[in-house]
Amino acid sequence: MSYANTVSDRQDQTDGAVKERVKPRKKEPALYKVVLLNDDYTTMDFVMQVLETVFQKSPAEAYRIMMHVHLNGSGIAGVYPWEIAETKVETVTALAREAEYPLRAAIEEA
Ligand code: TYC
Repeated sequence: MSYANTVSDRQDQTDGAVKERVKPRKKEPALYKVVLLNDDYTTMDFVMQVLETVFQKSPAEAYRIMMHVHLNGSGIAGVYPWEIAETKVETVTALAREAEYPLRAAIEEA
């Protein structure tokens, strides 16, 4: 086999060009829901403060989500890639511990 042939074999018969996808598309990262859990002790104001500061919700949206959690037991605070979701849960946990509230957040597959 000639040298030229060996090279073209390695390049997968594309005349030396690097193959590209016909439709270039970056794979989206998998998304995860950060869910807030209800409890009997955390104040409604504190939960709204967390939703506004950690999850960038407007006061109206924070109130809506907080009431949903209060009435239904849990509710989605936001949807994020894995590492960001993890950090949000850690931040909620740290703020709650500091304020001595039992508020908890969990991650669910979106
Ligand atoms: N149930 C709490 C109360 O009545 C309010 C609350 C809402 C707590 C949402 C946690 O994730 C929560 N004070």
